[in-house]
Amino acid sequence: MKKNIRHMITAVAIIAVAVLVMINRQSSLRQEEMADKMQLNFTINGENTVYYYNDNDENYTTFDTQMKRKNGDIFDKNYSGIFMATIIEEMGVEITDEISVSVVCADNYEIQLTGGELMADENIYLITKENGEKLAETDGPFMLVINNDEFSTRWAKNVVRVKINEK
Ligand SMILES: Nc1nc2c(c(=O)[nH]1)N[C@H]1C(S)=C(S)[C@@H](COP(=O)(O)O)O[C@H]1N2
Ligand SMILES: [Mo]
Repeated sequence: MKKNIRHMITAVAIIAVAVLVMINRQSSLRQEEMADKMQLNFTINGENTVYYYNDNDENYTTFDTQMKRKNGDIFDKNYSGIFMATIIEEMGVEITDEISVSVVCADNYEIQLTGGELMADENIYLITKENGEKLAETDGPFMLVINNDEFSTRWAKNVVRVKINEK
């Protein structure tokens, strides 16, 4: 009888530990998920908001492209990111010919995008990975890629803010 009770206590203790381990694991997975969601600042019609960029988003996609320098150098690239128009629409902005969009980098480099460019198929992406790896510190965490640009001068590295005016 005493032996049975001891066995029961042991069983209960094992189950309790297993449950605690599972709860702990769930909570650290959630924390990792949050840390993976990188923040990008937006200013929409003068109001500051934050976009939570998520590499696990269903719109996150991988594509091949070419980076072209004015001196004739061409580099084959493999990038992963989200179509920029999709991000802007997720921020509640309708993309029209009227909107003005400017993309600001950590070094204050700034480029403009038109509504037409943003809507062009497979043109403009905000990427976070090259060859499946996190971008180099000079390029990321976020880099803007404009596939239709003749040269890659507007490929904005280390994007920190997107400013939109709907007019
Ligand atoms: N943040 C940031 N992005 C930038 C620039 C810059 O000065 N700052 N220069 C642009 C220009 S003019 C070119 S040619 C390419 C330079 O790419 P490279 O450094 O690989 O040559 O990045 C573009 N993106
Ligand atoms: Mo350049």
